[in-house]
Amino acid sequence: MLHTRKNLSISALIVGIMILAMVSCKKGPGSGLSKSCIIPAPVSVSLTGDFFRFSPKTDIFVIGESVELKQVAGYLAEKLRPATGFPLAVKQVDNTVNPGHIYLALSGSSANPSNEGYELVISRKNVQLTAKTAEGLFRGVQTIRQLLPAKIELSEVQEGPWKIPAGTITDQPEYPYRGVMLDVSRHFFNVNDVKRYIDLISYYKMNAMHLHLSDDQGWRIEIKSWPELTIHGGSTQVGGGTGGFYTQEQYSEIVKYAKERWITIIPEIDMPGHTNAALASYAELNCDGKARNLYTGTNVGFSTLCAKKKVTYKFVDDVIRELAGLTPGPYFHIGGDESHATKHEDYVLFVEKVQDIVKSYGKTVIGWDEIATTKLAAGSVAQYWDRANNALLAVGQDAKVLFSPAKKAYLDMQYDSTTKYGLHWAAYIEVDDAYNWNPAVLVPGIGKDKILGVEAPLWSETVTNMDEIEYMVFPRLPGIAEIGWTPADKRDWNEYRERLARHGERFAAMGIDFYPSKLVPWINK
Ligand code: NGO
Repeated sequence: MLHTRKNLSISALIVGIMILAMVSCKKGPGSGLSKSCIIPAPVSVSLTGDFFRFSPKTDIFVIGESVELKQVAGYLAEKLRPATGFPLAVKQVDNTVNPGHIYLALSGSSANPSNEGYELVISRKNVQLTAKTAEGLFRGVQTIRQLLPAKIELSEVQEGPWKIPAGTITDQPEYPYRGVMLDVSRHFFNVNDVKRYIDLISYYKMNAMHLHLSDDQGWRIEIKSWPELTIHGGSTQVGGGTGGFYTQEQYSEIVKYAKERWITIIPEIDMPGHTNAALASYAELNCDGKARNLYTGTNVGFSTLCAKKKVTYKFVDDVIRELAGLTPGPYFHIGGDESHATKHEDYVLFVEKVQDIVKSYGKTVIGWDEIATTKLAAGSVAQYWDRANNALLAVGQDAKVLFSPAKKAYLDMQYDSTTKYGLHWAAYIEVDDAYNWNPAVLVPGIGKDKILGVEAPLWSETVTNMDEIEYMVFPRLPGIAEIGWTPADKRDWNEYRERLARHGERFAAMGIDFYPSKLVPWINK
């Protein structure tokens, strides 16, 4: 009896909390994370219960002269114009703040120490977004977008009112690197697909996109000094389609598009294994001097560059030189995973040499966790996907670790046994599994100070188009983004799922074909 009553009161409490969270998602008053629907959850939110209302007269003012500042303001205006139908002119002012408008300012004295941090003060009178850098403002702009009703994301004019809750948000990321990886080798995705993916991740304040540009099935980036790589090596894909590749101009277009959203592109050339496309394009890269056939299956671990040949390093040097020259970001990813066809001594020789080449072109190495079995160059980063022991070897060499544990962060893993696309060799990953982990405690011995951040890879053996990409990515991606941005002690699955539920409307408005997990109480309007 006592037992039942206790259960009842616990249920009542849970229902109460859920209702409060749902109601307060839409309107204040109050403070605390459950009172806002922002993903990733900001570090601190306090709401006053009041609102700022947009009107046809609302303009976006920038305080200061920086070009980047105007760029961010222009981006915000572009995002808000279609649905509101308001002109939202971008103008410059000195220091005067008038009612009815949005103000963006760079402030060296901003209370926020991080480059990506920002402060958003919203009152009945106006909206003031301040940050130390334009990058911080750009992250804050995503918060403004998410505070507006979901229909703000539609491309046709909608009925208002357009109002956002008043209060103060102070925010900054937990980890400096928060990203995704897209495998464009197993299946090729065109420039527009990549741009759309960039837009989607920027909405969740991610700042890195790693492109897996080469693998056994296809070489996807034009290298002018080795043209057969794309002409022949890029001509097919898994299942035998026509494949494709980015010209250097197209790659630069992606880099520029990403840069305008403060997203770093990290190019990966996977080596010495996963190189069949290159080995098919140039016979001399094989130890036996014989070109391999193109490969359209999905096996791994059968190909290797010839670590003992001189021409191999000429090849690697040319590829890294050309690609590093097109890449303004600090990182170059050398792959290094599953080199089962490479003798270990050759693997060590190869990875150590290639790290030097990357360094000579001014870039920092990232490699899959296996590279930690070699001597890491100062600054090299190991990307933990499979073996905790390798991640520990990296930390033992004073290297940082990027967290992409396959059992939690692989977006190509199926949600459950009924998922149409994807694999499940590592795990089935439901939305709660993708959210419910903390990089700083996942591997004993690797604390936050050793972690560069989190990245969610999407391997494309089984996904062939943007719809399928979106189905695997959403709704798990916002959770990974929150792991990277929000301090662990401010994250809680039961509260998060309520916030995520409200993002269903946003996914729909953005035309995202997402997996409607039963674990999330979706609110579809
Ligand atoms: C592994 C493998 C990839 C596969 C992927 C599929 C890594 C780093 N290497 O992850 O070649 O595509 O699994 O989930």
